[in-house]
Amino acid sequence: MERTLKLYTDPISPYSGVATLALLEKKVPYEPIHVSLKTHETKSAAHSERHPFGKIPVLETVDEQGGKMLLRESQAIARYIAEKYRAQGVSLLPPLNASSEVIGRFEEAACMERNYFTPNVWKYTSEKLIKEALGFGPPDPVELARYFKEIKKALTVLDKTLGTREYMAGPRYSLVDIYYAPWMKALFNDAGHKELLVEFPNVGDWWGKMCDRPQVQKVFELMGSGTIV
Ligand SMILES: N[C@@H](CCC(=O)N[C@@H](CS)C(=O)NCC(=O)O)C(=O)O
Repeated sequence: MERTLKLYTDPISPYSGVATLALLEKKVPYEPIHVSLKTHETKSAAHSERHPFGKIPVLETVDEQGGKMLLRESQAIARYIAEKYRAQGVSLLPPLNASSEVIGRFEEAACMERNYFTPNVWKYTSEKLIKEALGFGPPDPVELARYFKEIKKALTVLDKTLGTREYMAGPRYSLVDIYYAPWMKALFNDAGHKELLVEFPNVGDWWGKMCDRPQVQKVFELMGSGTIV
């Protein structure tokens, strides 16, 4: 039986935002432990013991016998929380008796985020908001245009999908919406691309519903408006 949850996190990190949002939606108490991205604490010896690639977030669970488990990778953490706490908070997964078709569609939506949307937002926001701050020179307009084109391609597909369903993976809010949320914030708010909400109106409607959720508001408040690392 699990007793304590610790989340090694830096609130400005979108990947940590995914894990945090899952914990908040499932009403799971946890202790946040700050691992600073700015001071490269992710690469310290202590953190390398927690994550072999020196990344956050990491979730640490301790059972009643004192046995520890470290779980790495934002989506693995969010999925663990959604599975373990199925009975509390909002449901984030297909029901246990879901058809193969529903599960297939759910995983398809998750893969779309992981493979076509977020990697391009990550590259775009890194180029636009972080590169210069780290001393690697000004943003390269050619690279920015290349990533932005890919982002718009992904949003075109998403807008079509969201014309047929309320949320990313189906009629209900789910884990997949959580995967998208911090990266959409990075694109619309931090990188200043709110015009995309008009250009892609179904994405705009979805974003409106997301921003109405108190848990989403809380995570965005924690993330602040700083740069993303
Ligand atoms: N695939 C990982 C990516 C985690 C990741 O890249 N985290 C960033 C912060 S958003 C990080 O720890 N960067 C620190 C570094 O690379 O030193 C996940 O989903 O958790």
